[in-house]
Amino acid sequence: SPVFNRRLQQLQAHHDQLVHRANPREEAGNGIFDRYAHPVLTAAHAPLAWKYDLNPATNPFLMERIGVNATLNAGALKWHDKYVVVARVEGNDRKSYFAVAESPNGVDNFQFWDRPITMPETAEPDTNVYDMRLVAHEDGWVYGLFCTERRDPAASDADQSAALAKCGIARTKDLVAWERLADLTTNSAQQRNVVLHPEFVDGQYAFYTRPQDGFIEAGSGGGIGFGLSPSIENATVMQEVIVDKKQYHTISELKNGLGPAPIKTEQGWLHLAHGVRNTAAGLRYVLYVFMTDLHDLTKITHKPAGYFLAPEGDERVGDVSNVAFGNGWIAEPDGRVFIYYASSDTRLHVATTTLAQLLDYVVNTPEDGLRSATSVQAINALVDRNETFLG
Ligand code: M1P
Repeated sequence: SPVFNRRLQQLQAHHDQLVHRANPREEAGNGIFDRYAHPVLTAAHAPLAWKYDLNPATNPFLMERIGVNATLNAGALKWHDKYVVVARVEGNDRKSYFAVAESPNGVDNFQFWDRPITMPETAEPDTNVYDMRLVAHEDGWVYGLFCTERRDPAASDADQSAALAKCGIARTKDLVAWERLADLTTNSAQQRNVVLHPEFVDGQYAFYTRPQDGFIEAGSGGGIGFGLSPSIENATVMQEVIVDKKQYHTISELKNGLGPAPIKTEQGWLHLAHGVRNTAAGLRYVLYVFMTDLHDLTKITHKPAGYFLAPEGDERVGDVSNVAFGNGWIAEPDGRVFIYYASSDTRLHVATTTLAQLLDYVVNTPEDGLRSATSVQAINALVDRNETFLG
């Protein structure tokens, strides 16, 4: 029909233009990282074949049959010379699933592979899966650790929102076929933001965890934890040491969680995480960076005050406004670092920097003195040093 043909042409042209759009770097950043003009992945990047019945006989109006609502919180990996993200794609039905998108340069031309990932389930089916951390482990597998959410079996019929969050674990050699392993067992009732350390520690698999009491509230637990498991097939972390706890009147007052697996540097392990505080306008999620000791992975050696990246401009508004969330980054052998972060649970962005800049940032940014007076002291110390240069 003419309607079908006209719409198909328009849809294809629009999609084509979107996925091939150049993404210029924004000028005058903060010297720590650069932002880019456009998100790298939006709901509109989803292939038309995922959404439309393209048969004119069964879909004469060329109506959308299956909607895509958002693309967010992606794991990332350099894969055969391509920059690859495994995005959390959320449908109009609120269910999330994983899908691989690749780019030749890491900042634009991201295109989804033909189909989303078919993630096998365990004997206890997942209601929702999201926020994959991709890790190329030294055992030779690529692991995807993600949140698996199921209805709380103890919830009454009247309560249709109580959920149990656990860490799902899957591994792959090609990012297409995934082997699902048992969910991580820990002492905590709820786990989100679990990350696999890329190396063995004392011959064991090492996990960063985020124990919490409730689905939303960290409660008496919380903080970024660390623990070991002798096996990955039936991973069990019996003891979690808190590496970075939530703290009063900081960006992580309510809770925090690790982003991607850390990057190994000569000075220590570099971490990207998110911190959450409560406000009259709801929760505010920002990203922060810290470094742990090369040998004692539970010891923080450097932690700049405050946030590294907060949602800005259009990033501040979306399905869950005032959120920056990052669970994927790629460190290149030449020192460039690509940080993939989502804004307001709606779309995915990239920020670029270098290892040298991140190290300078993490080592030389003042730590949080935890009081207004210490913040002023830090400024005064800087102004004192600057007087020599202001002439
Ligand atoms: O809505 C903001 C984020 O909330 C959760 O993060 P956390 O477990 O730290 O509270 C997750 O659902 C995450 O996907 C989401 O972006």
